[in-house]
Amino acid sequence: MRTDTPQTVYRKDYTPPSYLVETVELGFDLAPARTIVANRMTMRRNPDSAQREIELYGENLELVALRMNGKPLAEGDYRIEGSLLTIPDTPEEVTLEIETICVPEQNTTLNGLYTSNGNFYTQCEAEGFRAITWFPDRPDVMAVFTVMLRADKENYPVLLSNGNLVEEGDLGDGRHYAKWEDPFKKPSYLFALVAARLVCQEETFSLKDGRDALLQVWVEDGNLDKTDYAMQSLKNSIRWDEERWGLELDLDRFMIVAVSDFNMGAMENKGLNIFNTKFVLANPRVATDIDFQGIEAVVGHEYFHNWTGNRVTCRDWFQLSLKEGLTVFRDQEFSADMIGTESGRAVGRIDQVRTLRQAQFPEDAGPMAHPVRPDSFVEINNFYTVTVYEKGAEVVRMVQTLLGREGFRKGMDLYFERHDGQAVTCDDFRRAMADAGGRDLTQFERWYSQAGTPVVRAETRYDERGKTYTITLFQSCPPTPGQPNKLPFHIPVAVGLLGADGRDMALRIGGKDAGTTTVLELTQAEQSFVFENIAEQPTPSILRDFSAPIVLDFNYGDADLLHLFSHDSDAVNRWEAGQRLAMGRLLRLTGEAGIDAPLNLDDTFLMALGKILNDETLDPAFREQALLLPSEGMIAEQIEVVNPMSIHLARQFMRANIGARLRAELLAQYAANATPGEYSPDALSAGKRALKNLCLAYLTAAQDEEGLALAQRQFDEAGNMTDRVAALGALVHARAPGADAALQRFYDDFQDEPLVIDKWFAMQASNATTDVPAVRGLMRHPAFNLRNPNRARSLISNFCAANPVQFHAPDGSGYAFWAEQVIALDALNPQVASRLARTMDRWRRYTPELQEQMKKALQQVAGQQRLSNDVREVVGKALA
Ligand code: 0A1
Ligand code: ZN
Repeated sequence: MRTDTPQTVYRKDYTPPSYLVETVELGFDLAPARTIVANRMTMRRNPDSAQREIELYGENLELVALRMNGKPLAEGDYRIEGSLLTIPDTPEEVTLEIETICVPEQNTTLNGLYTSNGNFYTQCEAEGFRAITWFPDRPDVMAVFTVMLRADKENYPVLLSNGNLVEEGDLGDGRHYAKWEDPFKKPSYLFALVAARLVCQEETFSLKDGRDALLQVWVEDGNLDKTDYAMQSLKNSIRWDEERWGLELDLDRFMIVAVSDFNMGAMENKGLNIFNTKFVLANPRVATDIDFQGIEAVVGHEYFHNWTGNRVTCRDWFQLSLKEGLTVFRDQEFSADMIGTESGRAVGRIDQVRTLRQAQFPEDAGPMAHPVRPDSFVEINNFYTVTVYEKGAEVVRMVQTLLGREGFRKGMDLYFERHDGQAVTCDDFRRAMADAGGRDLTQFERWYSQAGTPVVRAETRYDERGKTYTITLFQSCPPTPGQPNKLPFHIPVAVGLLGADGRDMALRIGGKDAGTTTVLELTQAEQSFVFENIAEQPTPSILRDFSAPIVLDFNYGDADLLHLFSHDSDAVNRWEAGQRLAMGRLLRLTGEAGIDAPLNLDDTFLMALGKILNDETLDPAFREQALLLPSEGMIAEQIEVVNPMSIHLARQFMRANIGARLRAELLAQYAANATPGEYSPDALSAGKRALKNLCLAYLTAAQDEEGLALAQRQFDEAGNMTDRVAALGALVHARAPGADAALQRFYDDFQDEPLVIDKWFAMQASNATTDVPAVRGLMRHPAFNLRNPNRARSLISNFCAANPVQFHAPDGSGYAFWAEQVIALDALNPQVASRLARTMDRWRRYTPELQEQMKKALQQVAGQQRLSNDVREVVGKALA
């Protein structure tokens, strides 16, 4: 933990590295209490730099020896300031030998080299390599690594690192060694090692060019019954990258290792991906449909990084979205192609829109708002955000929309042709796209440099005489920290027009046919688009497929929305119409709940929901999406002064009303969407389960007796985790008489499955009756462990983020608990603490009484003397 004043780093201050590293030989003598790292690097002065000193970074290292060109350096020959070691006046070519000691078993940050369940793992992105050895730890220094691992053979029979295994053997004295060589130059953040007692599922896989690759999924003993899906997803990813982008696996061996203690989802280390167990381990007994989906997406994501991230990497960390936005876009497309149907693709797109609205739009409107390519940061680990990842993916998607699929593919080819083996910038990516696609993307650059969610207001006018329909679009973007004024964005707005019969009209613009969906390119603050030959007043379907990450402000009437909800050929906008219908009502109900007025819900809305629910021509997965209400968090984002209790009451009222008034339909669909037979996580079966379980949730929200009995029966008889946990949730959230017994049985049955116990904690944490004392009670449960990120998040983060009623309890107990836990976690793991800290981002939007208490809690954390840069940056910005 640092206690010095945090320094802000600026993108504009980038300078090239003074020295480049050509080769690195690392020797590890691994022991939990004392690991010795020997590092021998050959370095050469960088012709692009005027600097003449060597700069190395190191943290929490005991320096044992430092030699330059064979000679030991004396203390006066170099300087150490904080984490920077400088050797002045160094010659053109240098061989540095450095010996250091670190203590993996005491490393609770899970950054650098650490132990988990007694095994060794590393995590080096973004700046973890400097906790392993002194090194120019920045992504634009790329080197060829050779790694020698030595460890006790009994305790650590498996020794892995990047690339190819070139030698292994015994050392006598119970120890053994393995030597690994990675033929590709890579930045230090992609280094990895694993020394562990593990087992693997392996397979030889034929690549398109005829080569064979060895694929391995490594897990702790007892988990080999949960690796099939990850292996299958890996094979699908390899095939898909070959087929869709012409990109091949460049190694003979590709390994995935699952670890229980991990800060994020997974990490794309070259040839040796390290994963949170949550994104590897699955079988029907322990994993839900969502878990299976997550595994496919994350396995794909890390694999795709091999090209977008590893072969072409980032020049500096401000360019993070270069690899992350692009790789999220690629994993989204992969998941969509794996489903294969148009409607399946749309359902995936709806999920993406939900994530943006629920997490990214609030980030873009809060104190941590930053551009997709940030201009500054205090702690880079705070910038692995939904903006860099998900908004970054939207920006890439818009490039594809503007260039077309073919143009975009050419752009990707040109990007690799130009930059393979280099560390580059978001501008380099944009230039490759512009050059290959023959498009000017100059103005488009603002998506990278300006933060905030643009608002596009639409006005329409139908000219009956001239048979024209005019859509005028006005764009604006609210101020964000450091950016009071914004310039207009280049926004692709996909539009279709529906006739009274519900069909798409044929579109003509400027005398040219434009199909049934056309992309309007909005580049000015205000711009009009005229459709010709329009026979009748149409209903506009604007922003089809969510063609840009914006807020569309259009004054739709209920009649228009009902028309779109019944007929729009664009599934995303069809869903969107339903969300707008629901949101209008939820906002009204929230206002009424706030003044204790009686609550009512109109028949029109319920009938529209009922119609979709019963429409057997629609995919069950789509129907589930259409029936799912906006979350409490999404409602809060629409309200100026937020009272979480009113929102909760309003939404619960609506849920119970749906359950009671659509009872017959819900019961019928519950029965119709049963998935008897063997469990399969495919999209159609998963969609049926999702719809069935939403029916159950509505019925139980209404305290329907039959619904409650069905939930109990489903819990007792479920043949898979999706149905079991959905039934348990229904019982718990409805406070059914059997809920406590069911919770206990669930625990007893799955106590040896940590990922299932995470679900058990999470469900209780988010239950509106779980107050702070109850959370504290759960923290005393023997299965609770603050040091395990998955466990800490399942209880603490879920309580703070997914239980608004109790977290925002008027007595401030939720906030006091938050402050206490942020401080406790910060002493162990700043990255996990900092994410928890961000649950207070939107504190200025709550009622004055709540705000005052939130501010106190924030100040309490900010006032701590010992605080990581991670948490200090987040609370500092929140209070600024
Ligand atoms: N690059 C990984 C995410 C990642 C980032 C940081 C980590 O530790 C601080 C770990 C993983 C990805 O995008 O999957
Ligand atoms: Zn990534």
